[in-house]
Amino acid sequence: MTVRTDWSRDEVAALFVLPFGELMWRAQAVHREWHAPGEVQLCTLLSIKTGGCPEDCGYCSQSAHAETGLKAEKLMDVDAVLASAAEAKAAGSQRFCMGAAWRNPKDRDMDAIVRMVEGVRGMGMETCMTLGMLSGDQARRLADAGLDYYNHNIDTSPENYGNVITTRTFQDRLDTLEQVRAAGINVCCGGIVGMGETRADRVGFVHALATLPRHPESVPVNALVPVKGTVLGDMLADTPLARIDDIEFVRTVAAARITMPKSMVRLSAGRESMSEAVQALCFMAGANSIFTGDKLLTTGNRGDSADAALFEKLGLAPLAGEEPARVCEAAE
Ligand code: SAM
Ligand code: DTB
Ligand code: SF4
Repeated sequence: MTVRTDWSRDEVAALFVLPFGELMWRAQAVHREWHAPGEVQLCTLLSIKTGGCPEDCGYCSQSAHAETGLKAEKLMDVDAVLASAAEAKAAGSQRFCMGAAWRNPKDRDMDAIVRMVEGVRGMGMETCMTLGMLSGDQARRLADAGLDYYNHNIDTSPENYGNVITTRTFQDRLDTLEQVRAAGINVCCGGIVGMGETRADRVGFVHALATLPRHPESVPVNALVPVKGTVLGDMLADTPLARIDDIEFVRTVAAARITMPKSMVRLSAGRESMSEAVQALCFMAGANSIFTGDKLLTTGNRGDSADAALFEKLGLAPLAGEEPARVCEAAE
């Protein structure tokens, strides 16, 4: 089977309406062709610069436009970041993802950022950063420091983007993704399901990712974590029926797996309030990466002991060795 970047919207929409058993069967077939079944990548997040963000993303606890009571903090010290990475490594994590609540990094922050990347890499972990928009120069500096992945989400369909965020455009996102690619850094790009979007938006979201010139190496699929004081968190509190249907969430994961066969599909935010059965369905639908630990950036996560118990129950194991996506690439 080949990797296609010419999916039509109709083709993606047709996946979403397959009988559920058929969709899961197809997702499993693709998954087993490209990845070791039962192996899940473990990633850990750290917020290296929390709160006070000028952007107005309607889901985000860290936006200065939201009233979440979150205290804005300065960029963390390099040593404190490295201590946290060492803890994550000791807990078995394979990738350390550092996130900053910035529209874009300032050039004066770049020296510290570079030392963080070099330090975490020196420990033998994969590095990922998510710092907002990047200039070409900044992307090249990160690449020179040895950054493995840059996370920059498109979040939703192009049509729905303006309903969620008004301080930047969908095209701004694509521009940064291009700079990241041009610098030779692997791309981590996905979005959020459950923001009150329509099925057509979920189709458009998967379609936009699957028709990028090259598929992101990692595709995080987040379920909205409703945070009080954010536009979308409050919307969900007022209209609980707007919460994403579990099966529809699994269908989105399966559509991502089928259309982007080589990518690591990460079952990202939202697992804390997801039943084990739904998570199991997501793994069957082709998700093969999670965030570990008891904290994401500002909100809670399931924690390592709950995840260890789930892995035991499902017969899952941490990803061994190099990521299959890269192994396949080398074998091409
Ligand atoms: N400021 C940077 C940016 O937006 O590019 C990086 C950090 S931002 C918090 C990273 C991603 O986390 C967002 O693009 C969004 O997809 C996800 N995210 C943020 N808040 C979330 C929430 N409440 N629920 C689910 N996902 C969320
Ligand atoms: C992604 O897609 N999900 C992660 C990571 N990329 C940076 C962030 C999830 C954040 C969830 C809300 C919070 O903890 O603030
Ligand atoms: Fe800022 Fe990123 Fe949150 Fe948007 S998602 S408000 S850019 S931290």
